[in-house]
Amino acid sequence: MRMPSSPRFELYAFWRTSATYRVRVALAMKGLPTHEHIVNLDAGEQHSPAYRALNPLGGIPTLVEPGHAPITQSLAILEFLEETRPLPPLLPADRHGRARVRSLSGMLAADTHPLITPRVRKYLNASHGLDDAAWRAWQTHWFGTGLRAVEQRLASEPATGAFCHGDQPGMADICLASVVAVMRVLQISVPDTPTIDRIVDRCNTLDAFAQAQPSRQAGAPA
Ligand SMILES: N[C@@H](CCC(=O)N[C@@H](CS)C(=O)NCC(=O)O)C(=O)O
Repeated sequence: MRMPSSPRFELYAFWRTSATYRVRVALAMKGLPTHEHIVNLDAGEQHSPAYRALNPLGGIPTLVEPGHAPITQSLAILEFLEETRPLPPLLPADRHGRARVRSLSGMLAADTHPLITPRVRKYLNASHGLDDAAWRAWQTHWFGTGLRAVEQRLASEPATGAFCHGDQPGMADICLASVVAVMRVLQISVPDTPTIDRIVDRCNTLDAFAQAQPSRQAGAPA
């Protein structure tokens, strides 16, 4: 099979975003050269017509492979990278294993992270008068709900190993570390999640994860 070569990807990104972190780690694990364009969430640049033309929902990131249509949604991007550049794998070889990893990934990237995004805050503030304290309580609640459920699974399911699934890092680890990374930016912690803590600490010993840390990105506060 002829594999595609690796042109330089263009990644529309912002330093602290959890979804961008996921894509940064996957690109680094697969050794793919990338150029980042900053979309400043604090300045509302995700709402600009130019960015909305790439990503109509105004979510970051968007990945562009030269000559192809933009790809939005971090999980779709990870799946695309996995299909086109299979090594090292982000998904296990067996179907049941892949279903488990996708399920854990969805719990984090689809059912936890989106609830704490700026657009949700903006709506709750404008429509329901949610103040800063209530927003923090909201974020803490939804991070806790997601992470406690993931902890329960990781701690009890035999497929958990040094990482979320076995002893190689993959998609579920990327999603887990991405949620924990943004929680650290927000200074929110969920107690009593020892399996998550162990796995994320292990992820952070790997270059691809360490280099994707929000604090190491262009535009991050000193
Ligand atoms: N499901 C999307 C989420 C994208 C998303 O919401 N990203 C956040 C930053 S992590 C964002 O750009 N939010 C902008 C906003 O809420 O206005 C993905 O995984 O790519």
